Amino acid sequence: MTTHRINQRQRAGIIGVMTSFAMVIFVALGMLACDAPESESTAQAVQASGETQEFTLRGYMDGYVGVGGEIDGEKNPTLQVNAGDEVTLHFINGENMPHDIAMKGHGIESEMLMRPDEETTISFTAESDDVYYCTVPGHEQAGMIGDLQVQTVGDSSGEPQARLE
Ligand SMILES: [Cu+2]
Repeated sequence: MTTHRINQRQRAGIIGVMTSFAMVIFVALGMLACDAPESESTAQAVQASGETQEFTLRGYMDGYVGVGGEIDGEKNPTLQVNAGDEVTLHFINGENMPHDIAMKGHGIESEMLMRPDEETTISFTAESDDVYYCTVPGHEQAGMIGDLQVQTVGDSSGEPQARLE
């Protein structure tokens, strides 16, 4: 009788391959992002909407977890806002490890939190789609990354989009 159980050594090998693969994807995406022409939304100033959108995220090595509201309990929740909204991200460290939160495209970075339950906040005006992530080397790859979806109101290139509530 044959067994399909994977032993520890094989498992480690598979995880190693998957990790390498994930790293290649991240590098490739990074290169694409650098090559991409500047999008319209970043090239032109975004009108402030006067709205404020607040989110709270608790950070762990394997990802951020939403706290409160629609994202409560969700891992690496997609944060949805409208272009021009003032976005405030409250970040809480979930464990005894250094973590922070930064916006890749908007170029905003929080202070580094070292201890559990320490809190910090970043604020910025939403311009275009972005990702939030932890700047500690390896943490983004370990899972500390999520999307910021920025809806452009009355996008001139297509159908007017409904404003998110
Ligand atoms: Cu981290």
